[in-house]
Amino acid sequence: MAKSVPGGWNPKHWVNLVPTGLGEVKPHHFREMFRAAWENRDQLGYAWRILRDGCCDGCALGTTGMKDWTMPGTHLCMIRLNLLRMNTMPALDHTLLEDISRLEGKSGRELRNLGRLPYPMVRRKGEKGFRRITWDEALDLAAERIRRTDPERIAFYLTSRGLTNEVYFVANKVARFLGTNHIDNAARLCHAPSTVALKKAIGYGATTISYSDWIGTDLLILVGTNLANNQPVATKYIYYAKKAGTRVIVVNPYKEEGLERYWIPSVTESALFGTRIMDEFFQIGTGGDAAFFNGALKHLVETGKLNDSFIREHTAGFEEVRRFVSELPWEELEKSSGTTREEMRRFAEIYADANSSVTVWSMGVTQHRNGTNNVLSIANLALALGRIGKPHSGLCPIRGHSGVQGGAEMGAAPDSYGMDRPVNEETAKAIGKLWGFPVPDKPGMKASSMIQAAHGGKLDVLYSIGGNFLETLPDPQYVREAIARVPLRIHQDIVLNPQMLVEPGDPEGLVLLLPGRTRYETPGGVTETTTERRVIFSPEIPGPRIGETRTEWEIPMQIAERVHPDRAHLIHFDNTAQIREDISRTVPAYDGIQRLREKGDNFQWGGPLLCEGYKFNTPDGRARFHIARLPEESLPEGRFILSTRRGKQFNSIVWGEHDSLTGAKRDEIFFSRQDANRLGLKEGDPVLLRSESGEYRGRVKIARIRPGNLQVHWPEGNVLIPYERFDPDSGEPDYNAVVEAIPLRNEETGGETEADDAPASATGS
Ligand SMILES: Nc1nc2c(c(=O)[nH]1)N[C@H]1C(S)=C(S)[C@@H](COP(=O)(O)OP(=O)(O)OC[C@H]3O[C@@H](n4cnc5c(=O)[nH]c(N)nc54)[C@H](O)[C@@H]3O)O[C@H]1N2
Ligand SMILES: Nc1nc2c(c(=O)[nH]1)N[C@H]1C(S)=C(S)[C@@H](COP(=O)(O)OP(=O)(O)OC[C@H]3O[C@@H](n4cnc5c(=O)[nH]c(N)nc54)[C@H](O)[C@@H]3O)O[C@H]1N2
Ligand code: SF4
Ligand SMILES: [Mo]
Repeated sequence: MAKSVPGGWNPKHWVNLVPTGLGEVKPHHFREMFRAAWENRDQLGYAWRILRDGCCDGCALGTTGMKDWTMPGTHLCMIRLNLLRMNTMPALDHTLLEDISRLEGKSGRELRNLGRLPYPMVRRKGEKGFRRITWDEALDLAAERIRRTDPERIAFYLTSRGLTNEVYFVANKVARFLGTNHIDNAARLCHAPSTVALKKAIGYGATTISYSDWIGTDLLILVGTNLANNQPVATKYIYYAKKAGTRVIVVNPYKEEGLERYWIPSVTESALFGTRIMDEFFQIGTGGDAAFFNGALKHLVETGKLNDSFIREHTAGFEEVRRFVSELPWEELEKSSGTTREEMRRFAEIYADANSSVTVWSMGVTQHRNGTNNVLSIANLALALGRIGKPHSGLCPIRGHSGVQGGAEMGAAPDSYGMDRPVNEETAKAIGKLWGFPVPDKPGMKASSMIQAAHGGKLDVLYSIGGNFLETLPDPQYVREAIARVPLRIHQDIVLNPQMLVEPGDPEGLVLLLPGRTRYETPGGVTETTTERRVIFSPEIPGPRIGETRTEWEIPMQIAERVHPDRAHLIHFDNTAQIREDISRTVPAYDGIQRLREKGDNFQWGGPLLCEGYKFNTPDGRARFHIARLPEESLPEGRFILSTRRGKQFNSIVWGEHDSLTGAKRDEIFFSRQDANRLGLKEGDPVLLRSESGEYRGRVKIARIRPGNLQVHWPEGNVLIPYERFDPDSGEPDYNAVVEAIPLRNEETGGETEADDAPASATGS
């Protein structure tokens, strides 16, 4: 529940006494809004209806129209406006696909801007492009191939971009109907470690609080997240939280400009004078989280500042963790965290002195080989102080895609048929009975393993509902080889993207493009689940429909019906209301979804506060401490640890060259001043980065990043990240790399580069 917020303006939180932050680098909201309106000028009415009545299809904060359940006033941001065109643009000219050579070399952005996919199309090995076919032909082609394929060699992947609970659920059921558990969604590349660690610690793989708990908490701790760019309206929640007295702590290797100061367009005071967000900053090294939070716990143990009664009454396993942190030498913690023991102690003191705290984290924490341990270390610290299960206190792994929270909860996952329905023999029997057909009972492959299987020639069918592995997974060259080896690739999508153009290598190779409809084009409406576990109804929005597109849930269902016509009735749904009925039967926590039918209808599974009254979802009702190990690898002398970051993009959907928050262009490499000086580099100088998997050429940006660490934008930087390095517990790829930085001579001089084999652009191994 949000605390009441004092009215009036408070210059203490202003960025600048000069209105509109003149002279500051700041986002140009109003200019960008105008540009979005201009882009959608041919469909302004439809665009407006989507904004007014639909749930936002951007990040996972969630809205109904332009309202939310946290604050009064308008809820809208530039991400939503930038994505709007994907919903309103007309069809592409499908004859353009007849000769792929005309499209090769086009960026993802150029391909997307060609327009929506209107018709089913096919391309066989050796053909120079795609040919339009009828739906009957397309569905038969897919079904006939799938029927003669061993289900162990079939895999499904679902983006979370725009997808809804209904699509995840039907895809889940279809995969199992066809006999495979190889199904996964974008959460694998995202918050998988959070889900795994939180299930171990508290029995739920989800945020425990509501966003309104941010307002009125003593402490908001932001770890490895850049809310200002990635969940922009969260800065509005923080504005109100700060007014109510909240202190904001940031733990990050990079001092994010957007977390230091931000201009919230819908809050007059902030739009004019800006808002200072962070109160305290802890600059750790990349991959340093487990050490940092273990260090903080060590300090609490050493000083006796623990919540002993909470630990005694509501948790298990503390003794082992206490021993573990007590025995961890400070030197090791300092080396691994990239900061000093004084900083870890200072953080622990601030944390312990508060009465309530909310920890928010994102990709900086999860995208590591040690991702699950990182999250466990965050959970341990919160448990040691009893900060889960009471108002204004809890854990918030803030999600990325609208509706991604529902992906695994709806069973689009290799190890579950739905929330609390883990894949095993016993559940398989129960689900088989409920659904009326047998389901496989051994966990399937995770997304990251599917590509390895494809590379090894062990996958015959890859059915991708959206997504773009060529740009979202490490090492694009490896991924290209892998997907080329899959004899049948089905890309169910709304637009073109580069992975669709990869020619099949197999002599029987076939690529099918199946055109889907957006959530707003889905009759009967759909639902999504937000980070605060809110299941929201998004109605169908009247407007133009594209070519022969079909809704995203019915396409896999229709293929499955043709694979097994004798059993087709067992997988059939007439409409989305029927799907919601089935969800409520399969996933007990989603009971209530069957009653959502109008704009605004919603409920939060688990209620506003999960684990309320310290009741944890474990067999004995207690939360569990787990040892959170430190990463094993260390950085060789003279090398850097590189991570990837977001700019003006929505994941692989890039829309801007210049990030107005950081001031960086897409090819700029974030260097600390100290490292740049050591290498004799200055702002704008060209540099070659080299890792074990590839090379990348960019320019120096002097940035407030911890020395020894570098950052580049992805997908451009993915060439530097080797494949086959995953968090063993969750399958999350490690999106970091050890790199060497080689100064190049300025291209303008036309001189030779100092590195003898420097490429003109990024290259993979
Ligand atoms: N505009 C926009 N919005 C988006 C997206 C988008 O692409 N564009 N993507 C959506 C999706 S799917 C997601 S998952 C979210 C992602 O949202 P974020 O996780 O905020 O995304 P990133 O930009 O990757 O930011 C990662 C942050 O972690 C920090 N960091 C890097 N390494 C470490 C580390 O080892 N430890 C710590 N503590 N910090 C570290 C970086 O400096 C950076 O601040 O955003 C969602 N919203
Ligand atoms: N280097 C690096 N890589 C990363 C990350 C990182 O931080 N660094 N972040 C990771 C994270 S957090 C995530 S979530 C993943 C994102 O992984 P995904 O969700 O798989 O990827 P997106 O880039 O969001 O997928 C966009 C593609 O999906 C298709 N698409 C868009 N909308 C729809 C729709 O409504 N229906 C259908 N069927 N298709 C649609 C379009 O072709 C579009 O190009 O990437 C991961 N990859
Ligand atoms: S903050 Fe997220 S949910 Fe809100 S409008 Fe922006 S993209 Fe949509
Ligand atoms: Mo994500």
